[in-house]
Amino acid sequence: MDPARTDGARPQRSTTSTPRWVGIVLGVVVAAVALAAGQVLSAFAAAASSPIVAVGQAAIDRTPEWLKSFAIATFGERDKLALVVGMLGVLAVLSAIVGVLSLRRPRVGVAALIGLGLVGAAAALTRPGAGPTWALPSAGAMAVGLWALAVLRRAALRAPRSEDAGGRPHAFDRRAFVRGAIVLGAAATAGGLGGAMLAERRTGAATSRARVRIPAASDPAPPLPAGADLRVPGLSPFVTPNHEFYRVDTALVPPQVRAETWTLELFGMVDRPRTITYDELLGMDLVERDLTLSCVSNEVGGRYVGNARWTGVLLAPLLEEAGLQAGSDQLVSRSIDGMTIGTPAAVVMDGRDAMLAVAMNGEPLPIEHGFPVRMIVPGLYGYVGATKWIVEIEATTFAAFDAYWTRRGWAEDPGPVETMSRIDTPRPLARMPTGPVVVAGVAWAQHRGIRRVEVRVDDGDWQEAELGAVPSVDTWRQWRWRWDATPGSHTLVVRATDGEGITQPEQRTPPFPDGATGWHSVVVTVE
Ligand SMILES: Nc1nc2c(c(=O)[nH]1)N[C@H]1C(S)=C(S)[C@@H](COP(=O)(O)O)O[C@H]1N2
Ligand SMILES: [Mo]
Repeated sequence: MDPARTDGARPQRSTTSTPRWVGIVLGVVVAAVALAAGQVLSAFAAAASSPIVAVGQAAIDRTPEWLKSFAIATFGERDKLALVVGMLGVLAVLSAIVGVLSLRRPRVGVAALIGLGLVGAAAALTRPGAGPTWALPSAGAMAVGLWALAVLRRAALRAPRSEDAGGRPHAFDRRAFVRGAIVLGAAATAGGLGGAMLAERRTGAATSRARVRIPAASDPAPPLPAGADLRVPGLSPFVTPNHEFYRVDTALVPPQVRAETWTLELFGMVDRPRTITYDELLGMDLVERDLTLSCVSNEVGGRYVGNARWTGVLLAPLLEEAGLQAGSDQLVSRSIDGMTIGTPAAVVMDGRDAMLAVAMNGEPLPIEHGFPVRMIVPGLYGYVGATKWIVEIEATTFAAFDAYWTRRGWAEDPGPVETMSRIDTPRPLARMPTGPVVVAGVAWAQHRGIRRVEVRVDDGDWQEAELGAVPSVDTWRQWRWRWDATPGSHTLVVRATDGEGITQPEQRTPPFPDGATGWHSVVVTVE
């Protein structure tokens, strides 16, 4: 017998008989509907204005460095996916609790939705480049959430029609509630996915990129020397294809910038500040260079390194023309999403091919790699020289300004990249038959070049590897060494010597704060 009906009164609106799962489903579905509405509305404001993206992005910026390093180490390039999944998980639990509570006290649900709206709006409004419309997706999410809460709550608390009430275990209209929850849940899923896609599309960055035609470089890269690619199976290709190029940045969704409206502001300690449009940039002398880019957070043996052919405008002549003042020792570049990167001015001006790149491997920059324009400085880690989605360069001093990563403890001026070498094949823990095996990999010391690579098996002597050809000192270098594998478990170790004759140190140091050092090794089993 249904205790709620023992008094024989009118159909109950009491919640005592509404099972807890109803509250859980209600809470989760209402939250999903609200967030989906936020996604859809963000398509009309800016992709980064959706409550999930804005709050996630704010969380990234406030994450302490140790946690960020942990996330990168644990989730690698999926660190941001992990953040979103984690956020959604926490939200699901909170909304389930709120849902259960709001069955009896609707004010709890209303307060939670207002809170979501306020936090989302505050996060969106404080993003770099945000305008007042950036608050709309969160406000809309709140409004739609309140509506969904009212609809589902009504269904959850409605008594079934009297004729079938007696035979049912619960004094609420299960069918109406489940139907409502499914419809709203499906709408939320469609809206969430569609909204995210629409938001990216509406900005027009992809269309803009498809329309871009990069003129031929007036200073093209020479054809790759024969033998740059040793073509060993399992060895990283000399040129990293764009879709395989590592990606490291703090952007939850890659900033969507159109070339047509892009400008670069060059200002600060320069005699002639100027604004450069994309067309003006393409009209300047374009150079084409093979350059290897690596990340300071790359671990020994890690994959945060790639080599591409970049087309762009050299920075040194541009800065000279603008009248860079002698007192300026730091160039602070800013991206559209507020990232700041500080580069030693002396390095940019010393004659190397530091550039504003517009193309990567013959294509306009991919959106994830900085479309329409990014910086590249050969010989420097990405965090001090490779600003993506760049919109400003300010000539200033190290004393006057701390860039994003510097504020988080990474070295303000880490100096040149560390010399590194990596064994690509055989893979760690590989098993192989006795006999000849090709051991191969890549080594890099950008702007100094690689002079020698040596391999050692267990405690044997160092053996010199054969080196691939290179177009310049600014790229990585492939190497291979033929090993006559003997049965047993073996450790293969590699070390490189740079163009200045300095051999990579054995001692392992972690990436923080100025780049990892140490020899890479793999253990294999020969049968
Ligand atoms: N706007 C912006 N530019 C950025 C970053 C970023 O987070 N935001 N990360 C930097 C870092 S740490 C590296 S290693 C390189 C990586 O460039 P890639 O993603 O094209 O490989 O971009 C640099 N430029
Ligand atoms: Mo990096």
